[in-house]
Amino acid sequence: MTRHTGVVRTILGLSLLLCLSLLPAALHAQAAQAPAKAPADAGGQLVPLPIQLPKPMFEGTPQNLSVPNLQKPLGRPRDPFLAPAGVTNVAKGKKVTSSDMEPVIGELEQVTDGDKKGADGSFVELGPGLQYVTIDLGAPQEVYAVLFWHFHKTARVYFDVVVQLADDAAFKKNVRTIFDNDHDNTSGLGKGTDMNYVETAEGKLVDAKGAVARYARLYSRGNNANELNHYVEVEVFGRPAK
Ligand SMILES: [Ca+2]
Ligand SMILES: [Ca+2]
Repeated sequence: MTRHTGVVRTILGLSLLLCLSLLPAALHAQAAQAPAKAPADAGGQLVPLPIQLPKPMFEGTPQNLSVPNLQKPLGRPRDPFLAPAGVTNVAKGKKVTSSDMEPVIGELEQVTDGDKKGADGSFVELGPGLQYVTIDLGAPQEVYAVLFWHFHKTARVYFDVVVQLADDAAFKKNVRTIFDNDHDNTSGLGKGTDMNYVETAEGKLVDAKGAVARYARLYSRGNNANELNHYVEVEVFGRPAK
């Protein structure tokens, strides 16, 4: 054995020793990192709602509408809304009833038919004054958000918008109001603190915070252009209640 190979062997031996001594530390570090991910998996991962927006029918949001208590447009797309993975639109194709069972234009089925285009033929027109639509979700659902489009062909503001969830079709049992911009209680459903807003292709998204309900009801009382009430689509994002 030359002196040179001896040195190489010593270096190799030391390197091996170093690797072996570092291995437990590396394994330990990995083990310490692993539990950090576990609670998120155990508690259910939050993901953006699978929202599919229709094509906008006008650019931007007009700022010159003379409507009081009007929310300032965000000027950018809405932030993703997070909900448990697996939450879907449980209102799609579900039965719709209304305070106006014979719409002026269109059919009530259009409220949940999945067509969100804003053009003529894609919205239902209900009579003047206070009107509502009720959606039967078929079974109790854990509701995370209600997303709705009254009209988005032109910029409009619908008045006295109230969104409620309930256990029964008559809205007597366990009624919860999750949105209310009827600030002077014209409709008698309670004074609301939410603001008026301009309808766009993004629709209006209301947080329902996982409330369990079988029925969703949306009220309005005409709009800034006329006394009539319209719906392009209503989506209820949820999952079957346990
Ligand atoms: Ca529709
Ligand atoms: Ca009012």
